[in-house]
Amino acid sequence: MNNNEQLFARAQKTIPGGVNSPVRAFRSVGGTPRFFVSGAGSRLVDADGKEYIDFVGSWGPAIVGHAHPAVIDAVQRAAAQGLSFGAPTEAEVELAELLCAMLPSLEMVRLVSSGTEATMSAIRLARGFTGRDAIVKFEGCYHGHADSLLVKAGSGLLTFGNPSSGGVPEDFAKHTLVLDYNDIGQLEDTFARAADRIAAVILEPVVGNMNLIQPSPAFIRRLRELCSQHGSLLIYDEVMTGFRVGPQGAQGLHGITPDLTTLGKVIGGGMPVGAFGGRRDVMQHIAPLGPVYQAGTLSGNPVAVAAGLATLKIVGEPGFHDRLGQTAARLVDGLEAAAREAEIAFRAQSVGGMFGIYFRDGLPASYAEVMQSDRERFNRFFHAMLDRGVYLAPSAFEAGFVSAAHSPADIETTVALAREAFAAIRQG
Ligand code: HOZ
Repeated sequence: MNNNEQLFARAQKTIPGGVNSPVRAFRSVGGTPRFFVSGAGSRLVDADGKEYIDFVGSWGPAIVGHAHPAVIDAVQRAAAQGLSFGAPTEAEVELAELLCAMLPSLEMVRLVSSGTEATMSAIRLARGFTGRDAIVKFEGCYHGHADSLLVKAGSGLLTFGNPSSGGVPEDFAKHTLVLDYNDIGQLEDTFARAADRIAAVILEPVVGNMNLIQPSPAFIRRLRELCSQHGSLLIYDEVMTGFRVGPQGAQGLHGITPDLTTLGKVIGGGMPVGAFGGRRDVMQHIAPLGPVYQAGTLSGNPVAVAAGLATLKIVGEPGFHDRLGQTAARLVDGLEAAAREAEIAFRAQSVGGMFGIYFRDGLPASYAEVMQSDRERFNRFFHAMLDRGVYLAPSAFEAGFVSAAHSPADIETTVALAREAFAAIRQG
């Protein structure tokens, strides 16, 4: 079998950059991407046979840990019944019912195959419902790779310093108004100027694609008020935060009811599932009930749905999110203490099962503040941790994730290794 380096060299001959999603290429941190062979619980094993404590969790889906026996069993049973029918199944009805029961703002929901499809479809629906063209997004928020959303976006675009993608016609981009996260004044000015053009405001209600940023309570309250007042739809992009930051996602944490919600990651438990849903009167505009078209051969795929159902059943158990939140809190407290000992400017925070780490003084609240972190130090820390067997996101602009499989011993080990890593980067 090939090792990491051999696989990377081989991959680059046939796959652009050697990867199927840009951040995986390690270009901003340097070095060779790890090619993983297996995962179990909190651990991953790469093609060199090295084991890591994993804090990427497939970028969020692995909330119950890798290869959880109940999820694997559900997938195997579903697969044995047939991989795809392109026709309705009982399991997808069950998943839709479960999602609507778990998230009170969902009156109806449509299943798709990715978070990108969910946000792209929600935007089209908002435009079709309101008859307006403009959408508002916030700098550094990433909502998948549909054209009108790739404007000043986070995640891979931010990681590579090119926040607006090539290939997006200006005619499309001009309908996307980009504002600063947490800036209430700018939001009010924009509504005062352009309310009758705004179909929807879409946001990551806890941002995880420009590292982790929390909204101020006043910001999201005002956002809800302005959308209601002017008939613009409020879209909570909970692809990352859904069932991750709490049992009812960020909307439950904030006590805000969005008009539409987009979901992905956790709801597929590691298989490709996305969803968008919300107000019944809005969702009734989707084909075949209404004029807004949306479709997919693999939508509601029975194997993917089985993984999602099995995962959500575990996630819905009493105390699940309390335990997950405690794990993440222990991790960030330990990392902050270790950095203090090394006298390194560093902060960390968590919301439920996601966390952010920042090489700067003070927690950032906007794109501009995130950009003030020391990226070079992050890169050295990333490699110092990787060498010691801890897999963090290979970018200073991605949130981290813990799972229910991370034990107190995993966290203690990680913090002890971070102590060594901070000392190493201080000297280096
Ligand atoms: N943009 C994703 C994280 N925010 C990364 C997806 C991937 O590389 O799998």
